[in-house]
Formats: sequence, C-alpha cells, structure tokens
Amino acid sequence: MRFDIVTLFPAIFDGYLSQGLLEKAIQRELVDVQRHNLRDWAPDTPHRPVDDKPFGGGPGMLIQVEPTVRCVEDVQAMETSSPPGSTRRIVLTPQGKRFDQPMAEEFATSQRLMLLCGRYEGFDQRVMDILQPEEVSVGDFVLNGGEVAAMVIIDAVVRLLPGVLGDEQSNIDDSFSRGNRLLEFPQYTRPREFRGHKVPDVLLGGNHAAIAKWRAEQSHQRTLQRRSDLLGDQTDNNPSK
Ligand code: JDQ
Repeated sequence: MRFDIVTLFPAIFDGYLSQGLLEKAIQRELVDVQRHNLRDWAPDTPHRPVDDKPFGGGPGMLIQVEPTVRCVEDVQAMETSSPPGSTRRIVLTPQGKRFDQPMAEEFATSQRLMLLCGRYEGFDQRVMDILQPEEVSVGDFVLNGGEVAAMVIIDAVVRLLPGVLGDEQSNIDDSFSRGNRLLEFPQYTRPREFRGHKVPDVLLGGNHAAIAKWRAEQSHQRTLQRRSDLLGDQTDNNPSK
C-alpha cells in the first residue's frame, strides 16, 4: 500500500517512519510512504508563500488553493501504475467524519491513500470543492496541523495490512476490531506480586473456562463504566458522529 503525505513539515514524520512496525513494513516493501512538501509548489519568489489572510477578516492564515491543487494533481500523476480512481484523498480536519476502526478497515483495502495535512487555520474551502477529498477527524480536539492526525491514520491502517504484524492473529481480538465493541480486559505478566499488588488468582489457576468467563466479565464491566456509548447508551462519552 502506498501513502502520499502532502505537508509543509515533512520532517515531523522522520522519527515515526524510522522506528518499529512501520520501519519494518517499509523495509519489507509492504508499505511505501512518500512525503511531498507543499512549499515546493509555492510561487518561486523569495519567501515561497503558500498562505494568506481569510477574506472577510478573522484571525490566522489559510493555505491557498492554487499550490495545493497543483501539488495534489502532480502527486497523483507520480505513480501511474495505480489508476487515479484507486487513490483515496483524505484531508485531516476537525470538521471531518470521525475516524474509527471500520474506517481504518476500509482504508486498508485501498491501493493508495493521499493524506493532506493543513496548517494555520486549514485550507481554502475551494481545495475541498475542487479535489473533493474525504474529510476526516481523528477526534474532537484541535491539533496544530494535520500531521499528527495523518500519523494516526497511517498507524491504524498499516497494522491491518496482511503480513505487517508478526503474529497474523494479534489484531483479530483487539477492542473495536470487526464485531468487537468491548474494551479489553486487564492483562498481567510476571512477577506474580509487586508492592503488594497481586495478579488475580483465576489467571494463575489454569482453568481456561474460568479465565475466559472472568475476562468477559472484566471487559463488560469496564465498557459499562468507561464507555457505555459502546453498549448503545448514547447519554455518555461524546459519541460525536
Ligand atoms: C489542521 C486549526 C483552527 C484548525 C490546521 C490544519 N481531529 C483533528 N483535530 N485537529 C485537526 C484534526 C486538524 C487537522 C488539520 C488543523 C487541525 N489545524 C489547526 C486551527 C481551526 C481549525
């Protein structure tokens, strides 16, 4: 799968792309991540501007439509092996549809994702009108730009790709994976006791039916206490979708 990231700050991704699971997936050519500096599409004048003040007044600056549309069109044309229709264009914005596990699963079936990361107060509306990207939010809080949100998307999608996780099974039972809308039960490893905090006896007894029952109860209890919206209770936990 190929990711194209359009950003004014490509270096933000350096550490993320060079560590752990993603580094391995890139080395094994399961994933290709290309960054594109929007500044390269700015006018060839000393300051290479890509932003300007909003018409009608108001605080802050907006990213201009012209460099953005030209950039996206050029980036689209960079990999002709994938037809334009097979690329999903995503713009990260607090105004978008809330990102969730089903959306990650759908993105993971795509050959190519283009992620548009804004800065300042975001993009001129005509970027959305012309390119018609999917507008996606990673949560109801305001980031300083789309880059961290893009990393969230890449992180959630990459671990769903065949061959990326060492243990092919290890994401199947995760909270929120298809069909599972419960929080995970608590887990423990050695030692059996630390500062008086003991591992629950049931986990040490080897009774697998009793362990499964305890874990199911813990999952349900936790979900009820922390995220009752997942159980269909819409009165709690900002289910803003
Ligand atoms: C941008 C900003 C004032 C946006 C600029 C580009 N889920 C989510 N939270 N925040 C973002 C996404 C996000 C994404 C892209 C962004 C925030 N900002 C900052 C400032 C109004 C709108």
